Amino acid sequence: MKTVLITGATAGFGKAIALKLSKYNYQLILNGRSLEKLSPVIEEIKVGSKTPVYPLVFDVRAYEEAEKAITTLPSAFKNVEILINNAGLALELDTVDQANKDDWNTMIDTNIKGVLFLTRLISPQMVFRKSGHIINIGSISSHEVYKGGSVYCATKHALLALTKGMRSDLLEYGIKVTQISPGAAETNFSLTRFHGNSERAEQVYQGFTALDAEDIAEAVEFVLNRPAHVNIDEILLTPTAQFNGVIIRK
Ligand code: NDP
Ligand code: 8X3
Repeated sequence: MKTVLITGATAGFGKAIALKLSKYNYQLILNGRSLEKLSPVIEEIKVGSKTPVYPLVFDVRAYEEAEKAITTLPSAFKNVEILINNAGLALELDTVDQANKDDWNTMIDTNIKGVLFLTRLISPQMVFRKSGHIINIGSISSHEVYKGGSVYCATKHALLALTKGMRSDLLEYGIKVTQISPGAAETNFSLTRFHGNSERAEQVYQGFTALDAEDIAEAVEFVLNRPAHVNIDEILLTPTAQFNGVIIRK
């Protein structure tokens, strides 16, 4: 039974990936910023499976906090074979002349530095064992840029560079590295982007069928279940109605 650490598992893709993997032969370390938000996810997993689950509370932006949490893992969960860097967010759709620099800092710290921190903390044990798999949740925004999305898109462009860098750095140890890059998917993503304004968030997904978190969980499960000699470098998946970062058929 392989051990998987999923960041940002309280909602959206992270939660769906956890539920999906609980149906297979994995044990799960689920990260969230609060136990209160993680507990219902763990309860849901327990209803449908006997998968061992361990909650790990930390903010991916806080290196020392993450390091401390990881050192407290019980021995049965210490060997993390699969790291899923999923926690991330976009904030607002402001143009560069007007955006709030705190929003920029939060996106950069979470989407870039959070991934780096977790990878730095977990990859040495993969290197030691000469095996492992890191999956980064990127975005169509790793390839496209849209108005008001410059910094979010920059973080996801940076993530694609990091994914390729990790693949190159870890190649000699037989460690797999994959990026899953979804287009528009209906989760809490837009609610977070618009600081809890549900009306603005709902508008994003009106008039077309967006991806859902289950679509991304299926992609993760596919990637993980390839034979040892196959690495999926990237999966870019979009709603059928979405051509790129800007054009969506409604
Ligand atoms: P959700 O908002 O539904 O979930 C985001 C998750 O990330 C939550 O569990 C949230 O926790 C967690 N998170 C955010 N910041 C931190 C942090 N500092 N430390 C720990 N956890 C954190 O969004 P999605 O599931 O849609 O997003 C998941 C990933 O997918 C993100 O990287 C996003 O950029 C990417 N993505 C999303 C797309 C979409 O259209 N939905 C498309 C392409 C990529 P909390 O509950 O504490 O906020
Ligand atoms: C999230 C999807 O539409 O902001 O990465 O590019 S989008």
